Amino acid sequence: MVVFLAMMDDISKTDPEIFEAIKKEGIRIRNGVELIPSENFVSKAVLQAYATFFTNKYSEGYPGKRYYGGNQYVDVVENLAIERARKLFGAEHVNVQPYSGSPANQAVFFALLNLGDAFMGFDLSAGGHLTHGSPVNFSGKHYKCIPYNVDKETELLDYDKIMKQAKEAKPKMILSGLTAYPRKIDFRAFREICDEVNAYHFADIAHIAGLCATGLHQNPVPYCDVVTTTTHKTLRGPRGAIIMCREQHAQAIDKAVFPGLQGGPHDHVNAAKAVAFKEALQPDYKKYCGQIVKNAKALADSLMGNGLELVTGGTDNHLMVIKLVNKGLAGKGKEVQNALGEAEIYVNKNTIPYEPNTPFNPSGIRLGTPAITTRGMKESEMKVIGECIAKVIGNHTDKAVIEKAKNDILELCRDFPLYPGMEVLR
Ligand code: DSN
Repeated sequence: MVVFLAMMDDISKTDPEIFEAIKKEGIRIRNGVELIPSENFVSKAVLQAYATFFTNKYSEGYPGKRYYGGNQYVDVVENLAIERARKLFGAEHVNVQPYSGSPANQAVFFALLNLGDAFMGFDLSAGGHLTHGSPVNFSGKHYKCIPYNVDKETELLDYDKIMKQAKEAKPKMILSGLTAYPRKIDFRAFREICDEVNAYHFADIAHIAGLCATGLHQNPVPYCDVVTTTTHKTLRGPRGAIIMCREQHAQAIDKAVFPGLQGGPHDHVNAAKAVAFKEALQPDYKKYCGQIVKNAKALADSLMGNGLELVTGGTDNHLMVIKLVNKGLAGKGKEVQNALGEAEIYVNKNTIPYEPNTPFNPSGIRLGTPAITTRGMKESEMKVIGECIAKVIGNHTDKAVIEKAKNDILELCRDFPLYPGMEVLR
C-alpha cells in the first residue's frame, strides 16, 4: 500500500495524462460490474509486489543458474513461487517464467512437438482458444491441427466421439482446456484417449485454475504430461502464466521457455505470482472459489428466468455464454456488448458452437463471476444483475432502458467498494 500510493502520488505530478487514465479506470471498475470471465481483481498485496524495483532486474536462467549477477533475492522470489505453485496443484515440476498464456502454450508446443506434427485441440468457436489450433495462430499455422468439437445437439464434449476421432487422426498430442465452455472437463477421459493413441496430454486450465486448485473441478495434473495456466483469471494473481509438468518433461519445458522462447523473466510479476499463490493456499480462497460457482449458477438462473438461452442450458463452472439467436440477434454480439457496456455491465461478445456468423460479429455474449465474487457479491446480487442484462438485451437500442440499468448497477456497486483506502483513485 505504502509503495503503491507513494508511486501514484508521484506519477500524478510527473505524468498527469497517464495518471488521469489510471484514475478513470479506477472509477470505471468501481462503478460497474466486471463480468468478463477471464478477468479478476488482485489483492493490494499482489499489486504491491508487482509495483516494485524487481522490474529493473535481468535474471536470464533459473534459480542458482543465472547469466547475470545480483540475483540472490530474485532466486528467493522465484523459488517461493515455484514451491507454492507445486503445493497448490500437486505438480512435480513448475516453471513460473512464462510471460502470459500464449507464450506458455507456445513453449509446450516447442517442448513436445516438432514443426508440422499433428495434434488435436478444442474448436475455438465452441470454447477452445486461439493457441489450441486456430488457423490464424502459430498453433494452427506451424502444426497440423485436427479440431474436435462439441455435439451439435447437446453442445457438450462427447468423449466417445473424441476417442473415435483420435484413433483416426493419430495425433502426437491432445490439448484439453477451455475459454468459453461452461461445463466441467473430464481430464481423466482425455488421458484414456491419449493412452489409447499414444499421445501426450496437455491441458490449458487458464480459466478454471482456481477451481482445480481447490477441488471444485477435477485437477488435471495427475492426468497430464503438461498443464499450463495463466495466473490472472480465477487464480487472482498478476497477468502471467506458469507451466506444470511431469519430471520427465522438466528439462524440455525449461529449455523451451528459456532460451528457446523468452529472455529475462519478469521478476516483479513473479514476486506478485508468489504472493497470489500464497493467498490461494489459504482456506478463504477455497470459500471464494465455491462462491464463484454458486454465483455463476445464480446468474445463469436469473438470465434463463428472464427469457435468455444459454449454451448447454447452464453452467457448472465460473462462466456462461448467452445465445442471442433466439432473440433475433444473430451476429449482434458486438452491439449487445456495447449496449451492456453503456450500462456499466462489462462482458465480451463471443462465438457460440457452430457459430452462424463471424468471430467479429458473433452471436453470443460470454460472462462469468470471478471478479464480482472478489468484490463480495453473492446470489441476491446475481439476481439483480441478471435482470438488468436481460432488460438491456431485450431493448439494446433503447437509451432509457440502458440508463435505468446503469442506475441500478451503480446503486448495487455502492455497497461493494473496490480497493478501499486507495483515495488517490477518487
Ligand atoms: N483472452 C482470454 C480469455 O478472455 O479467455 C484467453 O486468452
